[in-house]
Amino acid sequence: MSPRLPTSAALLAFALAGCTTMADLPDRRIGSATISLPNGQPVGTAQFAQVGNTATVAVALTGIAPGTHGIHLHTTGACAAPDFTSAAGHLNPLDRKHGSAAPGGKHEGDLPNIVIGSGGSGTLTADLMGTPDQVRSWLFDADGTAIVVHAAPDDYVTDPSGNSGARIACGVVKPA
Ligand SMILES: [Cu+2]
Ligand SMILES: [Zn+2]
Repeated sequence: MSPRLPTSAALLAFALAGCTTMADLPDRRIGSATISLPNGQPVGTAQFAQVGNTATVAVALTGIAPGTHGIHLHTTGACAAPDFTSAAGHLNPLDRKHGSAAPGGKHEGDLPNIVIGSGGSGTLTADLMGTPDQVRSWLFDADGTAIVVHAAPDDYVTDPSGNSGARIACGVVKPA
């Protein structure tokens, strides 16, 4: 019962779903990550792209426990098993507080929760704050960036982590 990874064609179709005009098509890839469990099993991907003057991320996961999971960009591009604490805290180049529902929020790395269905799969797309050039510089700073999936939902308020529990999967973001 090895989880099936989405094919790149499926990911592309997913990334393009909902596009209604050519202007919505990605101009340029920014980067990507393969997201893996502590045992090294890959469970999905994150694709970063520039769409017009917006940077976006599209995540597809397969083989994750059903339910709602917090997911963030973390400030260090290191995914050391088993607990992934090597990824450190949330990506926060503008020195903000955590959570889209908090006053003064949110961190650059705060993403909407990803919902995993009964089959163990789920997808998420989100826009990132800042210009695509800023996002590139923040993602690919000296220590890099990781994307981390958590066991529990992010409450969008609790600083600095969103109270989303253990880190269950992690991927280092690599330049396109
Ligand atoms: Cu996180
Ligand atoms: Zn945060």
